[in-house]
Amino acid sequence: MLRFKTKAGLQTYMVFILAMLLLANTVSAAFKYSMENDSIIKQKDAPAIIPLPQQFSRPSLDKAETTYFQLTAKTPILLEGAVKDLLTVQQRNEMRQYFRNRLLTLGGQKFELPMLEANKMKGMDKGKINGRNAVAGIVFRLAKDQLAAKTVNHQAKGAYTLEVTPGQVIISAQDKSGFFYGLVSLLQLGLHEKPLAGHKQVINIPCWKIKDQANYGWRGLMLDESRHFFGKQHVKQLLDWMAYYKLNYFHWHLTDEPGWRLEIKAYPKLTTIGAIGNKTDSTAPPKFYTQQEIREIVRYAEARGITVIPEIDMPGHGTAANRAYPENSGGGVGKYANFTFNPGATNTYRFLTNILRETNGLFNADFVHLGGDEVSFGNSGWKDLPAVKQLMARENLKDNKAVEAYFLKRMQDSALQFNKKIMTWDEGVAAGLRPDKTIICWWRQDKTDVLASALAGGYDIVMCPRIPLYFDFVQDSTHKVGRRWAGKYASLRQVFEFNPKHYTRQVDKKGRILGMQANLWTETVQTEKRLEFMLFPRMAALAEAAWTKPAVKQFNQFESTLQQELHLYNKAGLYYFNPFAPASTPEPVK
Ligand code: TNX
Repeated sequence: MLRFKTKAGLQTYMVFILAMLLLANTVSAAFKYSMENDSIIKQKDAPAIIPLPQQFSRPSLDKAETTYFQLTAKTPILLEGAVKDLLTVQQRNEMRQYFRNRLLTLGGQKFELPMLEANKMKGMDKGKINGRNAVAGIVFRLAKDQLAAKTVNHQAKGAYTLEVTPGQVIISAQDKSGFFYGLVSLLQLGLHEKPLAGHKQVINIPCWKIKDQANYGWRGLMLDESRHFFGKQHVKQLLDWMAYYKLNYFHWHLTDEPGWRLEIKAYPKLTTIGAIGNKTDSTAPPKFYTQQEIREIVRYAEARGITVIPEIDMPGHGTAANRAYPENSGGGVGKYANFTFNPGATNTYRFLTNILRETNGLFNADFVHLGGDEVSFGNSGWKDLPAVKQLMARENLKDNKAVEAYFLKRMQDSALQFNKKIMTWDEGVAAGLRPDKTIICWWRQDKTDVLASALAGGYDIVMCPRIPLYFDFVQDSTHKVGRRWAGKYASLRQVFEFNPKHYTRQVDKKGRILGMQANLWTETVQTEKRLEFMLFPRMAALAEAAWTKPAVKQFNQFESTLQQELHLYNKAGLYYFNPFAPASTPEPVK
């Protein structure tokens, strides 16, 4: 037992013990903090929004205030003066409808959300904002200053600020997509919050101050509906999710070997014959989109800030069209029989130009995708076709590559007649197409020389290298059905971390990378279930890669928002891959 001669001695001892305890506590807390900080930005330190906004902070709040804005069934969206000149009535309604439908599907909440012009808001509920009374609503305000940093390729579109305070929400933007994206961010903040027990009619939206704009202007997704057809409802559902992740280009691969999926009035056999069958069943009943349906889908996409780009693949991957109109076939061998169009026949150009004319009338994008990929799979017979022989002699074309280039240039001229620029796969780089009228999709990740020559040639480029942006590749080491490349596949994390600069640091001096796109080829995707499994949650990771600057995003933070996202996938009835518990979501084989 310790004995102290004086009271002061005892006191000194006690102070010493206390100090030691405090020190130990601090050290352990500091250790714990550094452990956490190394690996995790805690959820409360970043807004639960995918893709993560570029800048965010907590607004400085009066201590007495709560840290939420309460969205109720009656919360109005208020349009300030200049906004009502910027947004047409139709555009306003489309935004509001999207917001409401998502709240209903994902939050189970049926909210009215009236949209009012700000001068008609007398008599509404008031909340406190900066000490003043203000209407408790979502205010749309025209941004006075240039919101977005000026950048090379239309990145500036869609910039917004979002300020959520207990009394009011303010979304400032300068264009339609900025208001839409502000609303989408608000939606996610609300949906990712745990619902208040017993408060069905209230959604708590945490307070944040956000300033945001896309890092890349092209944030795309491609769906192949030739190999397997999924139909209008599914495409609409996909567009809903694309908008939710601020993706803005839907590239629609509508023609290929197994089936032609686009009604062309001038050539009815393209669908009565060409639409029969799919990759796994060559006798399956015809499946295709009528022109009416195409228009409906293009409108649906437009209302969600998404541009639809159709792809009519040529001069390879033309098998389905050649089944319907064999007179245009340029042959092919073995399993690639009738894979190509005949590049020597005038009729081929007439046929394909007429198809482009009708296609042009259905889509409102500035571009049409002409494919141009993998022609060598089926062009070995070209040299034996009399028409091709004549063409080669007449135009002084020395080999199949030169014939292919001639073909693509001539079809580019056709597209230009309708005021459309073209996109092609990266094989188009070798064809000498007009750089000011062509966008190249770089897909062969093993051919970095092709990317370099595309950049040197002055082409704008959409990055979609197979690894990691081909979503027909498997996403987990245990998955068996999808593709791999030399054992490599496309994991969630790789998609998230994809950064075009890794490929282009040396060569992209002019900012010609428009952005990126994931491509879902469907040879191995027969069912909606597998389609969803291949897309979710990689689509969320794609959004982060395309929207958020690499210096801002953090995989751990993304994962933590994704945990909440999976609940929403459940509510939407999606079959997704759960990266946190792979065994709980087995890979569908079909
Ligand atoms: C290559 S990507 C193709 C497609 C296939 C895909 C499968 C491209 C331009 N051509 O026809 O579906 O690989 O991953």
